[in-house]
Amino acid sequence: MKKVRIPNKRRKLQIVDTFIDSMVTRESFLMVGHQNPDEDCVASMVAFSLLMTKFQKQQAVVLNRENWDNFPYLLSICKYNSITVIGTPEEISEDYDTVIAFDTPKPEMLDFHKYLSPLMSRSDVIVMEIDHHLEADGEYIGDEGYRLVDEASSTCELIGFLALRLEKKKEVIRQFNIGEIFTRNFVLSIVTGIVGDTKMGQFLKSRREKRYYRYFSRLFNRMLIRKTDKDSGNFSSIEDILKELEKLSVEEESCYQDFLKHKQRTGSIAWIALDEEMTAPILEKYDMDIIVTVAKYTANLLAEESRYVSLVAFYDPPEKSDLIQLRMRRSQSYKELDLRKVIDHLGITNGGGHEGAVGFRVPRGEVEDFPAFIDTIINGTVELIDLD
Ligand SMILES: [Mn+2]
Repeated sequence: MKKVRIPNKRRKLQIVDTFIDSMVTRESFLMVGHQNPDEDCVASMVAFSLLMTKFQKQQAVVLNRENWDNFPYLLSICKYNSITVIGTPEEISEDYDTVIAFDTPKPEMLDFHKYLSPLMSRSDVIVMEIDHHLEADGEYIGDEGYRLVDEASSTCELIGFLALRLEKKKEVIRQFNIGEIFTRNFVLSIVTGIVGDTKMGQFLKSRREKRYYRYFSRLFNRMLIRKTDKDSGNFSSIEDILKELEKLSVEEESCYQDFLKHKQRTGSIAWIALDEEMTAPILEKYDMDIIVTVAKYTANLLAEESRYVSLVAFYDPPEKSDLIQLRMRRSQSYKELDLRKVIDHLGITNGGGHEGAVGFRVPRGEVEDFPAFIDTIINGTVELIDLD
């Protein structure tokens, strides 16, 4: 069937709502783009994956290894956000209930489409699609009702539209404890796609396209005015955006190294607990969304390294909140302990997650002695691990 515009705004919102419903209810997502992908294609998969990380579902992005060298910074975003990237057809497993095609005019243009077709044609698998190619020989890839295919500057613009809608769903935001949606990683990805496909906005057609372009480029510009780089302001070429992406990956790596300086090990737990004094220089140097991303990433790596459980803790900046943020993560190879039990056991009510990863927070006023508080958590967890 030939691809056409979505007839009206009401229908478009319905489709977006169906997408958000699927993000809430489905379990495992495989993201796929077209062969020889361009910026918009890869950036749209990365941007959507960043939204998916808020739902703590299983997910992976398919990107032929031959093309990895062309997208180092977008791949670096995947790395720090623990988004799996699949580079060869052999790595595509059957353990997905949802496939999402991005920026691809027709089915046979999908990367590894021959390998994907058994999965995509399974009756228990939903195929969704986000695309802006309405050319004559295009053909829908997604199942009916799951086609966010419309006129737009780029596939990334459509994901920006979806993210704005998601931000308004207070119920969902609460249920999944979703924090900032428009992080620097996310906005950079969206702008990369829009700018990549429209050559810095030169090829924007409708008033709507121009509006979205302005909206996201302003959001982007506002984000450039930040701690590490007070004098940056505007971007005027794709190179500027790539420079930003590069800076971001450098900052993430450096923030990660700063965390690692405080690594400790007690029995089966690898942990990093930054007291107020240790947190201060990190808060000085990095933006909050980098710190949050890196804290998660570090917790994941430490969990695998310990082969049991990790803990990462730091203080929120006083101007943001009076909380201490903690995150625990279980290694993939250790399934016995449900981490939700650990926070129950500690009597913590402000927190949650799933059995393999929990986040929780405690008001700083309730913690008189931080090292003793961390000891209690560590020793309690070690005991629970030893019991199993
Ligand atoms: Mn495109």
